[in-house]
Amino acid sequence: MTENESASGTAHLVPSEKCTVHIIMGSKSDLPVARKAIGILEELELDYGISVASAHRTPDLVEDAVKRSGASVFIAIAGLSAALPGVVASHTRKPVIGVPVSGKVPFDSLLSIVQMPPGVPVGSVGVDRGDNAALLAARILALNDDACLSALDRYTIRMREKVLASAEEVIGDI
Ligand code: C2R
Repeated sequence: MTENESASGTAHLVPSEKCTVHIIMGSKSDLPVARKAIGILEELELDYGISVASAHRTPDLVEDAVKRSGASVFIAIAGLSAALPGVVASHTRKPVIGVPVSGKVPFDSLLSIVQMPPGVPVGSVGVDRGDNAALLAARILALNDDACLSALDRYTIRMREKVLASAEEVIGDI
């Protein structure tokens, strides 16, 4: 991936010392789920970095990506036996949000992420919910960032407007 300056949020090469939110994917195949997170981060104008690194396949790269990162929050996306979010959490004291990726066996990655042993917490959003991971990261950042809080307020207003518009469409269809 090349460095990419987008119109709103900014993607950085990995490992990134500049990003606010660091997305780590276990594989390139997780990109569709990562894109959901990226879409929200760009909408909220939050800087983010992206790594592809696997706790199973490239444990050294995971450690390096986490330790060199300047991010305040990590989003770790993985399917199957998803050790990645827990391993990320073992290398940092920052909050880690795990995103389980769906596969052929229901709930394998979800349980891998939720069932962390005591002492190493990982938050989990729903299966494939990269969007909610980004929104949760933004809520964490908004505790100390008024611009992020305002962006979340605007997001919530847009969401409300979409619901109201859909209600009007339903009424029009009846
Ligand atoms: P491939 O498509 O590369 O075979 O990967 C990835 O997140 C992906 O969903 C299949 C799935 O394996 C997952 N994977 C993990 C880890 N590394 C890769 N769960 C890990 O370290 O936890």
